[in-house]
Amino acid sequence: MDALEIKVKDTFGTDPGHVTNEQIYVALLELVKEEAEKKVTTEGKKKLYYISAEFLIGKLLSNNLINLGLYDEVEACLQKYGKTMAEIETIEPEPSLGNGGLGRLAACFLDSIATLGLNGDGVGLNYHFGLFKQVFENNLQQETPNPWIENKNWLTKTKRTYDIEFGGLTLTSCMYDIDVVGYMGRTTKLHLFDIDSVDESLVKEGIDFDKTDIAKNLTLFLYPDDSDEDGRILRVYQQYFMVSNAAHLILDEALERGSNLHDLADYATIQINDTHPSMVIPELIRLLMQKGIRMEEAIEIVTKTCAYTNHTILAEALEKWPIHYLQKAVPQLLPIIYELNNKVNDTFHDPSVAIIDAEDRVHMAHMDIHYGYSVNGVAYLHTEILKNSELNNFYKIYPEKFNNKTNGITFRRWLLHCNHPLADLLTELIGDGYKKDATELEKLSAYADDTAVLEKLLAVKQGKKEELASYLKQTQNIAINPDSVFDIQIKRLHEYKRQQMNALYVIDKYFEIKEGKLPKRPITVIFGAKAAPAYVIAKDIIHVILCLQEIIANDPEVSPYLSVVMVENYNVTLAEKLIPAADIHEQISLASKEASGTSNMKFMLNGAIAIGTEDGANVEMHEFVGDNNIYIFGESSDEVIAHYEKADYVSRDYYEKDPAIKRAIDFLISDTMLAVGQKENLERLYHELLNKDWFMTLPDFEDYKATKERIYADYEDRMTWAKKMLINISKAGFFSSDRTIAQYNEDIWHLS
Ligand code: 475
Repeated sequence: MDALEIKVKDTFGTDPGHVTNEQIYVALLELVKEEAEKKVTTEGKKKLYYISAEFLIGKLLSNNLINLGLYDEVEACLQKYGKTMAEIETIEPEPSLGNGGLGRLAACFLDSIATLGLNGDGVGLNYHFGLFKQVFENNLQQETPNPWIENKNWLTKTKRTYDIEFGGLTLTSCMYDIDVVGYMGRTTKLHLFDIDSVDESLVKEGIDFDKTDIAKNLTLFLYPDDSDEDGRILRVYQQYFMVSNAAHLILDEALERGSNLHDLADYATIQINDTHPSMVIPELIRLLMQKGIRMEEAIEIVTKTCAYTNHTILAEALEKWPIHYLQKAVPQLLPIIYELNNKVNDTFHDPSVAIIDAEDRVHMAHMDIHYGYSVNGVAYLHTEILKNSELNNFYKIYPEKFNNKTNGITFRRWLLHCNHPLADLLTELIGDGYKKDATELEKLSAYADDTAVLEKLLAVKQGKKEELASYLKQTQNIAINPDSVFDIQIKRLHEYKRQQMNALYVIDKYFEIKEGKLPKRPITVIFGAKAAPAYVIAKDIIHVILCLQEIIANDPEVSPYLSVVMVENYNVTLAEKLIPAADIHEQISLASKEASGTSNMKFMLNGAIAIGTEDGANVEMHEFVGDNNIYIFGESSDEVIAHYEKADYVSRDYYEKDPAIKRAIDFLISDTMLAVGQKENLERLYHELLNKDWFMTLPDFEDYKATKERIYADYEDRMTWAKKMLINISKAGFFSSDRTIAQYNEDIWHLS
């Protein structure tokens, strides 16, 4: 009997043919948990703690089965009883415990830590509702709660609990674990802290809730809306709760393994994932002092233990907490933060590197840099920008702390799990060594001119396009034409990512088609994006895209040649369907603004071709594949940075100079748009582009348009295109998170 048959027999007293899909899901959940538990090891003196406010893990069942080497057996067993993994997978809710890139990166990192067999765990929060569920009504985004914790789930409640003190309030934590199974490797743990008193009935309209009742709302939501003060203070409570638990756990485990705490740095290393966990620094100092270590030494110990990763240069994402927030939520940290600040000021006499600024705000990143031993950016260009401009004053003080770790993705989820036909083709051609050692993908380049192989590659892509078409039809009642070219932009909605430029292009194409200039092949432009609930302009951009979708779908002159689709509730599960089906992917951020990007890597691995700016990891991709296999356009990061310095950009000049730009922007407030959209939203975006355009969409528009024409034309030479696909896949090995994690370990963590 197969493992699944045994499990179903033990649990339900029958065979898989006589139970519901839900019961099979439950049996598989138990089976995976048992198998994963067998691979937990705690070898090595030193241990890594990857602390992050977000772990965007996505569904786990299939991925865990693959990593345990059980997938094929289970799939074959299900087939015997007329079922498939695809059906069972639909039962699992997606844990959306992250916003986007930063959270998804943390999830890929855990997979690689486990795969490489490193002694490291993740630490975060057990949000009861993940990132909101997006629904569209009247072409507008609405937010609703997104529960994921059901009766049977991946969480295991542990016995570990701590009393966490806030100003005037003590809450008792409990720790839940999720097993993260490595690919043919060990199992690592994701520790998620929670409190028992969370009250889900606090949620009122949409995702609104009482933000002041901390004992009931602390872990209710991922990242509560921070547009008001109560929301921001709640974030401070969440962050402190996360790091205080982490600090207790780290010290307890180090003591258990024989540390005397003076040597903590030999037993623990802490990766601070952006500034959300930064309070771990003063908290650890505080706890060490409670255990009798003098402050000077405690500071020294912590500085040898903590390392910081920066994920963005956008000012609004660099946290600066007003002192009075900390005074209210975590008064016990203030004396320590003051002391850390005084030491900095006494040494450097430079307000630009101070921890506390003139407006009494605590700069979390500054604390990380002074009191950590490593600072890293997430792609070559990003780290250079940190060193040479954003953090230049710090770089001049601590050049030795700065290093680059270009992001990566786990090939298990983003190839083996999401694209079986491609994985099979690769195995047929180059063997399956690439599954463990991604650089072996390079072997594929031997087939760059092999027509038979190129034909097969095109057939795999076509199959995935058809699968996506039927999936979207079934789940969202959206019809797309699998013979059109799929041009996809999926990522959080942000002005710097410039979905608005893609939308302006769609408008331009719409006019061209109206004028009789027809594309050789129909084009399907697909968007997927959530906008932060309080980010007004981002929501306006979604509105425009949804209006365009409606207008074009109902226009018989245009719809045979062009369609626009905004998928609802874009999440990891949808990404797994969209990425393998893409022909072209859009990485069109304003140069210098996208720290790395990681969807670019996933698309590349699945044989899609990028149109992109020289930004983030696109720079490295470009270097690997060469000019012929990626479509680069737009201003360089140096040019962009110079515009900001000189404040010389005037969007209206471009509007007046370029009739295509004028036509596209004017269309936003045309009768056609107003017939399906809201005047307020459309006018606001119109004025924003015309009078501000902070992320410089218009200067890049002409080049973008010309490059799009070139890429669509090149697509028609199918063999040449397939060769581009093959070269992209063959060069994707560098972007495996196994490589990234090996480098973190080599340069920062030094785990055995
Ligand atoms: C970058 N999230 C990508 C990715 O390194 C990069 C910030 C504040 C509060 C909550 N979330 C955030 C981010 O800053 C974020 O996701 N950054 C992204 O990190 C991984 O690939 O370029 O934008």
